[in-house]
Amino acid sequence: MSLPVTDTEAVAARYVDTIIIGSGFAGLGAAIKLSQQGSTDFLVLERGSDVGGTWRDNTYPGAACDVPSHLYSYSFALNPDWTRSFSRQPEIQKYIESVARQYRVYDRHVFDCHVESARWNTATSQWDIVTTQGNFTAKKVVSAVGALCEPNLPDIAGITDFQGEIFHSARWNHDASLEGKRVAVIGTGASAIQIVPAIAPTVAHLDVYQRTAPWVLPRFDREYTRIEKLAFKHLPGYQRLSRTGIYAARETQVVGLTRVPKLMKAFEFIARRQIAKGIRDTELRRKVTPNFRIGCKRMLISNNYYPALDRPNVDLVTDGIREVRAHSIVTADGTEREIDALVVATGFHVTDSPTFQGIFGKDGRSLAEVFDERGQQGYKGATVAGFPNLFFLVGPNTGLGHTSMVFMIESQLNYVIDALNTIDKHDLGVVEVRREVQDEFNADLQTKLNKTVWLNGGCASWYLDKHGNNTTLWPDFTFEFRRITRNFDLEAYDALAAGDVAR
Ligand code: N01
Repeated sequence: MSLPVTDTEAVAARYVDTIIIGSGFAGLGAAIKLSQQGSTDFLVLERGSDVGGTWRDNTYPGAACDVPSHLYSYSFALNPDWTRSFSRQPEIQKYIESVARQYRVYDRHVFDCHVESARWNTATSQWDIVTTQGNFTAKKVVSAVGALCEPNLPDIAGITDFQGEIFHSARWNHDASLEGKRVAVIGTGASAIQIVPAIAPTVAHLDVYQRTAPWVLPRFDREYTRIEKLAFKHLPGYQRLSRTGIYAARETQVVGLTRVPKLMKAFEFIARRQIAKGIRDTELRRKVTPNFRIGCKRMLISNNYYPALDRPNVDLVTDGIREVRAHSIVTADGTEREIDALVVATGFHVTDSPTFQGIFGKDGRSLAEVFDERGQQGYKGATVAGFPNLFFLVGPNTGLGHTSMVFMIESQLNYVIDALNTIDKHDLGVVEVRREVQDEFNADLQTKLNKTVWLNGGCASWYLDKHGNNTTLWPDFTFEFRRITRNFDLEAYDALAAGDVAR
């Protein structure tokens, strides 16, 4: 089926069998899988102007992946052309675009299409979707919006009155030059520790506002040699072998993270040596030494973060921020530091994503209301009771702290694509995960999570929801997740035949 997706009028109020929302690694992967099996009745609605999701949006200086390149690619579209062991953002974005071209799914996309709401219509047993590019109805919806897509702007007194340049790390303003300026960065997470070394040499002065010191491990990043590149390209199996090696090495961390947190002490030892090596000043060393068990928050990797903090034009500020004024930041001890620009590297709305507010299930309640009451609970990260024919990629408890999300996404793709096919094969109108199955699945997850460093490591993190539960991470080996998502288990669902569904 050829859809005139460039014609806004024509796509309005259109019925499509399957709507995919979002075109990062997950949504794009779903589009490719559907396309490969010959499905034609689907569309991807993407709020941005290109594929790539978080890799399209995070263009801040220094943006790069903290997972090795060869593991950070689809298994069905290996990239022998990676230039370094840890790819930088432009190269990853280029890869994602090239895969979309190679699998010819660009014309399945409606770009600049913001989904305002998706509402289950009990009268028609379909999803009614309102977007900035008109309305759609769909039998099945795949939500692939990702967990790290909605910037979290800190609620700091006076911040809206700031008169200089201000932007979030995921919305970098490339028109605003920071060269020679007095700049502040709020936050010391994965984004900030890449931004700080990238901008420190060119700004006049940099204040880094740290609320919690992160653990930072060495980053084994280097350019691939010519020989290695030739081997990746021409030696059969070499790239897959290297991928498997990286995968296996990373997977061993699961034991420390989820079963015996004490084992993570070895990583703490390495991280402390990084501090000693990168920072000369004793007081600064003390300030950057974390007070929680490594792995409790995401482990960061960098070789140049500590040396950047040690520069004469950089100050690490650990007093809490009291307020932001028109041209300065005032800390709790009353010190006022003048700045020209403010970068807020304060992370994302994960367990309270605004995207949950626009999805309404069969009892009329939004996903936000349901998650608010019970926590972000789902079944195998793919479905949520009360939301029929809605499938998630990167749903509840599918995140990782140690290895490649692309591996998890491909497991979820197995399950969700099989679900869509099962609906068609059995001519079903509605499938909805049974509440008791979901409850049992979550009880088991939380039992496993109770033993993990994420709950026992002595930190607060974005992994935990407001109930104190970890509803973002998978608490086991990723091959175990792959096993349970190999096939769609229809027996876990209430299903209605298409003929029994009102239209
Ligand atoms: O965000 P974060 P991020 N006042 O939430 C601080 C992925 N990622 O964008 O620790 C003052 O981790 C907050 O302090 P605290 C990766 O999964 C991957 O850096 O809460 N400070 C913290 O220091 C990562 O985990 C790559 O006390 C405030 C920081 O802001 C995720 O994205 C690269 C504050 C937020 O850190 C998010 O990383 C980059 C406030 N009001 C990101 N509010 C790869 O390489 C927050 N903070 C693949």
